[in-house]
This record gives sequence, structure tokens and C-alpha cells, in this order.
Amino acid sequence: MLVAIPLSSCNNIYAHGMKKVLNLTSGNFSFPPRFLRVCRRWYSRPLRWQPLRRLCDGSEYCFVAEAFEPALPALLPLGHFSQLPAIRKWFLQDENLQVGTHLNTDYLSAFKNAIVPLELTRMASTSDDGLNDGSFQRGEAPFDVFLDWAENATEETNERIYLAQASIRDLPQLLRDDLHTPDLVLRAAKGEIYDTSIWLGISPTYTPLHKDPNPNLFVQLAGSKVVRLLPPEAGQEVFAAVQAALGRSTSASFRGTEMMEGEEKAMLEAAIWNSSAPEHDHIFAGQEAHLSCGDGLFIPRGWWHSVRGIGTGITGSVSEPYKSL
Ligand SMILES: O=C(O)CCC(=O)C(=O)O
Repeated sequence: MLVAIPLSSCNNIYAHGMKKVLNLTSGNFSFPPRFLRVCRRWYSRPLRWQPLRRLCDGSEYCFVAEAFEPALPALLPLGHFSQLPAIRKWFLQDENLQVGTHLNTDYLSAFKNAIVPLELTRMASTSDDGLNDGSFQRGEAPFDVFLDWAENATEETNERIYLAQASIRDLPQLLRDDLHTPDLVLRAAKGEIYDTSIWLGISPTYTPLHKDPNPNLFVQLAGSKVVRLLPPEAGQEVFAAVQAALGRSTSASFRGTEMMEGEEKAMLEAAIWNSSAPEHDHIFAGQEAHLSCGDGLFIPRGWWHSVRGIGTGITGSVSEPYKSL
């Protein structure tokens, strides 16, 4: 269910704190026997995660020949995109490494009235098996709501806001200029970039297993993320097993609400993040990529991925989906 937050209630968020707006139902549930059977199968012969390869250089030739044309995931050389203006204009690195990066609110508050999509998650009690059973709402609100929350939130804050998949088409031109599309992408995509999105949150952030309709160049602007990737058939099998265990046949639409809460969220999370196996005892080999500020990751069309924001402080990314060959 999509929840549009009326603008009038955004003042509520401000005035009365997130609790009032996030008056979500408790997400308590018990795991069905089918889930436990599937988990047992996964846990006995689980997935194996290998470090994703890094391209030897960031030239267009290397990117196109080794990643884009063969449609294989790859990391760009470390810090390849560190000159993006958004990195130095939107974020401030705290000298105290415990605090991590924070938002440059002096700069960003000039755009406080821009309307952005926000995901609101209440982290419920952690159940015995370590899976979170929180609840989730999605809506739109002025950027100010996010800035205000981010100023006070820490990784322990129970109510989380993720500014997720915000189309830069809807952002003020000055912010869009800070994110100018890297030449590498423009040339490889022959100028055909679809809807560039930004992601801002305080770690931990989480995006469940899904696939995108287009190839994607994912660039980390601040903080750190871990991305786990599965090739098309393997990801489909994991996703289908979760759907079967739930008695559902939902499509793997990007960030469908059902995958963000309850059993589906918990099962997708368990399948991808609670599994690792020795070399000789795995059903699928996945790839794992660690990204820090300025790093870039190519995710080919059809490759499944799940993303976690890690560490402390703000995590920010931009994804540039473009036309396949
Ligand atoms: O950073 C995230 O949380 C998710 C990004 C993602 O899944 C994507 O760009 O396709």
C-alpha cells in the first residue's frame, strides 16, 4: 500500500515528532512452517559471497569491454567518482571518525521546500531469531522533514527515514547540477540516461533483494554501503523460493511495499544476509561489493541485488539507470 503523507501533516512531523505520524501497527508475526523449511534448505546449503572484481582502470574502453557489453557487474577503480560536486557540497566529514559524515545543512537547507519521497520505518523489537519485524510507510514530504530528522538521528534511532529513490528530475536545478552525470556513463549510454535517483539515510539503511529494469551505475556519495549481487537465474530462484514459502506470486518490482515489511522483508533479508558457506557447499555464488565515498559499481540489467548502508553517520548514493545495449 502506498501512503501519501498530506503536506499539512508534514508540519505535524515537525511539530510533534515522528512518533505521531509513524503511528504504525505493530508488526508482530510468527514464521510459518514453510518459511522455516525453506530457511533450513538455505542454511544447510546456503549462498556463497565472493568479492566483486574491480576494473583495472576507469577508461571508457575498459568499462564497455569488461562490464557494459558482457553485462557483468564490476567495481570502478577506488574513488573514481570522488570529484562529483555533490560529494563536497552536500556532506561534511566529521573529524571524529565515530560520528562519520553528516549533511551540510547550511547548503542543503536552501532546498528545504523541495518535495521528496520518504520511507518511514519503525524498527520493532528484534525477534528471537534476529530478524526485524518492523513496519513501513512511504510518502512524500518537504526535504526539510528529512534534514530535521537526520540532524538528530543516530544508528540507534528507532524510527528511521530513508530518502529513497528520489528522482533528480524533481529536484531543484542547483542540486541536479551537483550530480552531473559522469562522462563514462554518458558515453557508454550514448546519452540515454533514464531516471537518475538519489538515496540519503543514516546507517543502517536497507534495500531488499530486487532487480532493476535497466543497467545501473551506482555511485556512493557519502558513508559506506555493501551490495550483494546474484546473477539473473540465481536471484530469480531465491526470490521465487521466498514467494512460494509465502504463498505469493508478486513480481520483483523495485521497492514494492510488500518487500519492505513483515515476513517478505524478513525472509529476503535472511536469504541474502544470513548466509555464507564454504566453497564446496553452496547452491549459488553471489558477488559482494563494498563502496565508500566516490566509489562506483556497475549493476547489469537483470542482476538481483540487496543493499545495506553500514558504519555511522549519513550514507548517500546516486543511481544512474541507462539504456541496455
Ligand atoms: O542504496 C540503496 O539502498 C538501494 C539502491 C538500489 O537498489 C539501486 O540503485 O538499484
